[in-house]
Amino acid sequence: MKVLFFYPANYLEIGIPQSISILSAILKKDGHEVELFDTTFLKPEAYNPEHDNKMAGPAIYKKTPYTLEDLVKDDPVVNIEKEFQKKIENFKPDLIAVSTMTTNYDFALRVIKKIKAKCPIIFGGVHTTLCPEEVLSEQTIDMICIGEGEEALPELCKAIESGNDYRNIKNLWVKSNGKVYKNSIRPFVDLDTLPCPDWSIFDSRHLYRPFRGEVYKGSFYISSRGCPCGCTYCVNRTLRELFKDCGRYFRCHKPETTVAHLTELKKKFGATWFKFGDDTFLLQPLKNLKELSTKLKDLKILFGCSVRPDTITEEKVKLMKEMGCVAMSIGIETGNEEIRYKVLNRHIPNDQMEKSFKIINEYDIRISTFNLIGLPGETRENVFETIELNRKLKVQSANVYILYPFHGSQISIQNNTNYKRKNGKIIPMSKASVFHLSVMTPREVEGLKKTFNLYLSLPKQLWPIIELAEGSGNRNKKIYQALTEFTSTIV
Ligand code: B12
Ligand code: SF4
Repeated sequence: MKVLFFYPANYLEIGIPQSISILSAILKKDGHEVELFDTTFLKPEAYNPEHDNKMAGPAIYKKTPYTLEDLVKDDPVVNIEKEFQKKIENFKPDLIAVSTMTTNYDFALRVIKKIKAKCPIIFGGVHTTLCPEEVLSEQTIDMICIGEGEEALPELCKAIESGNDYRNIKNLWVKSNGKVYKNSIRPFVDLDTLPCPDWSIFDSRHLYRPFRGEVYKGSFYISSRGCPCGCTYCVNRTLRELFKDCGRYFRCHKPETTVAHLTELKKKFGATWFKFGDDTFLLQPLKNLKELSTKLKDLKILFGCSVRPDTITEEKVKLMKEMGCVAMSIGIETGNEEIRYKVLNRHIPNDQMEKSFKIINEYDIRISTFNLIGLPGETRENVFETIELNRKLKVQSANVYILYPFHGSQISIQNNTNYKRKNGKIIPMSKASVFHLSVMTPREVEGLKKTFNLYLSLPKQLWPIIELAEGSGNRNKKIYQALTEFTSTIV
């Protein structure tokens, strides 16, 4: 049968998601025809690059003469719903399968509501898993997948194709004749039985990886699932609880599975740059890393990954360097230890961060940090503690986010936040300051987010001028622009 995946990505947010690419590989193995409608490179009518904050992206991509805009410079502006409708009419799918996070769920829903399709529509992904009732309450959505789809989706396709009843498939909730069939959740899939992700259904521009002035080919690869830690702003704790009867929550591929997949992706797509999307890569046992290191050396790839500072040891970093690691993203989150421990439940002292950064720097691995502002109870002084810690650690690339209390996260429960507006729309990431959890005003939080990297890279004598750039008036904007241009000449 024919399955049409819908990937409602933000414009130019490149990277191939492991979810759709694995599900596609599985369905093709079963003999189904698979196509994709992906919005990443569709220039939307309402797009205004000046208002686009996602282009700030991970800072390690900044210093290249190329921009993501170059990838679409000759493309026309399109109406996304009309494009989707054309795709449906040409392909004539038997099932439309949609994958979303919370951040792109409203966009997906808006598009899905406007198209006309004769086949059923299924939603899956982390947002559906966290908010199943809400998602299935949408009239246009016929069924949802809670948790992993690797076994549920092929079972569903097999049943639809052979005209069998599909209301009792585990992990699925299905609407039928005014009733909702809520099936139980099956045990976790064995990660080592999964096929190599199918990148072939994605636009090859997803493989564009600017890094340190060069352009490599590659994308995301994920070699483990889950995380045993309990940071209050992360949805992992809720997911762990939800899947407590499904097996061990944190699981890794065997090294040979990862190596076989990366080898295949290099051979088929010329990929030599990977971003491991694992929640925290160095949680893998040392034995795994040793094996990976031996096997990956010969493959000659470069990669980046996310790590927790308390998983860093010299032995591990040495192995990482040997296997091709060139960049690590590390969550500092806040410079204030008390907030880090009590509000974020991250028990990692500053001196441990310093030791970890020193080791990584010694191996010449590029570091970018993740920082959160707008935390419950946080003051302006606390934000400056975060800036100071980044400065002390000699960080060149800091990614800064205003805390967004995702539904299901501890921080959302403790602060009784609602991720939806009164009109039912999800509050976008770019408006996270409206949650107003810190003691600063939303405007001050936004100003500090905007200027965080200026405070980080410019001499302290200039800080009073940077403060003027925090505001949103015309004069403030001009100062901001001048400082940003100045920074790019000295950093
Ligand atoms: C890699 C990654 C990214 C990458 C790529 C995302 C992508 N498109 O693949 C990038 C860097 C772009 C990214 C960005 C962000 N991310 Co992110 N990311 C991840 C990460 C680490 C892995 C995702 C993944 O591929 N997992 C592996 C796949 C196989 O699992 P999966 O996606 O859940 O899919 C399975 C099932 O859900 C199901 N399924 C999924 N879709 C469908 C569809 C159908 C039809 C069916 C049947 C089944 C099904 O089957 C799949 C296979 O079992 C997750 C954490 C995690 N472990 O999931 C966070 C995570 C998804 N990200 C998160 C967040 C918060 C963000 C950001 C907001 C971060 C930020 N501050 O900017 C941005 C938002 C970007 C945006 N679009 O707006 C949160 C999402 C919270 C939420 N409620 O949505 C997560 C869960 C991290 C966390 N622990 O809190 N992210
Ligand atoms: S270490 Fe990272 S992935 Fe794990 S719970 Fe904390 S924020 Fe989530």
